Amino acid sequence: MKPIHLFLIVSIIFVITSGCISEKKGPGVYGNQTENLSYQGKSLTPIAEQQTRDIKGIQYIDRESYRLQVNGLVKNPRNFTYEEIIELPETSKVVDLNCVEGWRYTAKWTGVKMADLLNETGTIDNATTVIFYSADGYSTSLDRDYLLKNNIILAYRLNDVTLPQDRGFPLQLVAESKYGYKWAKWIVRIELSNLPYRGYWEQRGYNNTADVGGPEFERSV
Ligand SMILES: Nc1nc2c(c(=O)[nH]1)N[C@H]1C(S)=C(S)[C@@H](COP(=O)(O)O)O[C@H]1N2
Ligand SMILES: [Mo]
Repeated sequence: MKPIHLFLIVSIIFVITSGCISEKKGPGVYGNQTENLSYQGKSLTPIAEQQTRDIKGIQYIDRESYRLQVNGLVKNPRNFTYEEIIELPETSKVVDLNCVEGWRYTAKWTGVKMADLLNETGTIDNATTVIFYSADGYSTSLDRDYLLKNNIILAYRLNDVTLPQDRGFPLQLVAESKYGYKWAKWIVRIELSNLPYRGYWEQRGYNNTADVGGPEFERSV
């Protein structure tokens, strides 16, 4: 074999194998933050491998002018700045997101407990439903009891990096054990109500209870 042929074969093998190696994704870098891929002994899906879903594409929310409105059946309606939210006590947990399309991933979520946020405004006793409204016109709701009893958090970090803009910045609800359509992203307003509420997908027939493993649809809406 001529040296030039050997050189070509070695080059081709190198190109093929280096392609394979770069396919294996390590922790992603987001600005000056690097994601973590394990927490409390559990392995996390890298952000680059997590699937996503949205009705209208990415929403770009400005951190400085952002306000989270909390109103409805609360004692003191408030507009929180981003800084005010991240200064509240912080909680982290590993939770799976399950979309009704059949995909899922595991991530570390960090944010403020809904209980701590609602402590800031106080709630009126007959408030049973909490409605989440998003910048893209999306909405969904959950029972107040579910949110408080399960220590449900509003997340501002994902795998230890600031929730990326294309993933719901500044806030995504981590609706543990509920289907993905309850996990509102780009949240701009939270309203407390004493009436049942059907959000974007729920109005289109998806189950308003949305327990993972339970029925995805309701017979009559
Ligand atoms: N604002 C907003 N939030 C949303 C949606 C949306 O379209 N808009 N889609 C929901 C659905 S159906 C799923 S499965 C999850 C996906 O979350 P992810 O993109 O962070 O994986 O977001 C939920 N939250
Ligand atoms: Mo979904």
